[in-house]
Amino acid sequence: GHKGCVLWFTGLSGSGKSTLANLVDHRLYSLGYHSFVLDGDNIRHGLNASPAMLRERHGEEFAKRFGLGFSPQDREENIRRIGAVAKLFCEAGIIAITAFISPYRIDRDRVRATMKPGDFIEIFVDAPLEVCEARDPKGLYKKARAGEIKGFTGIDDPYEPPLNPEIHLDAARHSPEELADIVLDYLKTHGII
Ligand code: GGZ
Repeated sequence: GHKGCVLWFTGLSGSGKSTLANLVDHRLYSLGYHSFVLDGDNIRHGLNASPAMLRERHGEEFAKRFGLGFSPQDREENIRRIGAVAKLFCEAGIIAITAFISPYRIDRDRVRATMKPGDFIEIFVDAPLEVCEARDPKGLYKKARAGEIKGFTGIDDPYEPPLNPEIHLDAARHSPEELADIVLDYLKTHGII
């Protein structure tokens, strides 16, 4: 078997985190490694479901206590829970791959601090706001500009880029395939795979 670790992708909505995370996941699988992707699809529909989702299933009181949206406090708790889950995967010997905006530096650093040195690999998927906004795959930037979504990262909520990420990817100039190669090379040269 191999050692577990956490590949923590961070970047704006539309930077390509999820695409890249899934590509890296598939590459690792092809090489015989055991990895698992945590992203909005499996986390924000389950462990970190929104108040609206929980209200339907369990009522108002429950939704208020445990539902997570996009306020600074809710993002903080979102990242805390994801960090705790990713750490468990790591301890189980699995390569956990997380793909969340995780916009606040302090929240990412708090996750890092829970882990053994070398186990937390922060990967900055760096694409300028203009590029992400032009892509706008779900039309959310358009809605945020129109004031239909409040507190959208990059528009009226901050994104704090990593100061010292293990990997800094230029996601505007390279294809997802090229970026996946860079991540895999890092894992090889650092003895993780
Ligand atoms: C940012 C939002 C917001 C707000 C909904 N701000 O492109 P997407 O749709 O699929 O990615 C975004 C996703 C962000 O969830 P995360 O769990 O990654 O965020 S965080 O780490 O900050 O907790 C976007 C959608 O949810 N979305 N409202 N206000 N993104």
